[in-house]
Amino acid sequence: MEIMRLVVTGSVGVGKSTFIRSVSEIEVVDTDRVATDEVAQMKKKTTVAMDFGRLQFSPDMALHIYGTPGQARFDFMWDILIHQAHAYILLVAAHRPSEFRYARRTINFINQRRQIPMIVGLTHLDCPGAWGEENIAIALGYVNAQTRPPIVKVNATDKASAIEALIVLVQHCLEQTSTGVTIFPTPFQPALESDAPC
Ligand SMILES: Nc1nc2c(ncn2[C@@H]2O[C@H](COP(=O)(O)OP(=O)(O)O)[C@@H](O)[C@H]2O)c(=O)[nH]1
Ligand SMILES: [Mg+2]
Repeated sequence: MEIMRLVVTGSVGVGKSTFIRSVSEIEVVDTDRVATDEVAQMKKKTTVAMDFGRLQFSPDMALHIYGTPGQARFDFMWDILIHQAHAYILLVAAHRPSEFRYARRTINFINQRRQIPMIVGLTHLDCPGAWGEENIAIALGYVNAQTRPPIVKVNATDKASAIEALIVLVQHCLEQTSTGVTIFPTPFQPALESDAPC
């Protein structure tokens, strides 16, 4: 069995935990706790270490999906996750333009550590004040449509929508690998299961 490890990242409230819960076929191991810090103003619970879910993608490939915590003081967890990941999806809440800069910083943060395939998932497009895809792409610094990563619309609360986004991510990952982008999976899972090719 091959394993592809995927990371779901983005700021607090973009829908990471919800996304993983929507796609996972196992009970999600999440670490949501009552928020006691600045996040408490936004929502009652927050992810303090990471979420983990699993999805059997094909008979010979399983996806292990990890969500990063949104708070800066848990940045070290990102580092751990990114060094083990084959690819990631950055979720961006389309109705919160004030966070686009944070999203951009996230891309740079990861990019400086490893160049792994990534896509952008736009959530909360159904919410009032949501920006359109093109404007968000430009705000994220992707001025040239030819060179930007895939940008998908996703409603994290909707299983079909979240799975669709995962399919784009996996396909993008496989394509990037076959065109020569090198990624460096490191041993992480039990010996019975080997790493995916990408
Ligand atoms: N309307 C709407 N709500 C969403 C969407 N995606 C996630 N949510 C909601 O956003 C809230 C925050 O999601 P959560 O998964 O806790 O965010 P996290 O902090 O990134 O883990 C939850 O109430 C979700 O149900 C979306 O596309 N549209
Ligand atoms: Mg969460």
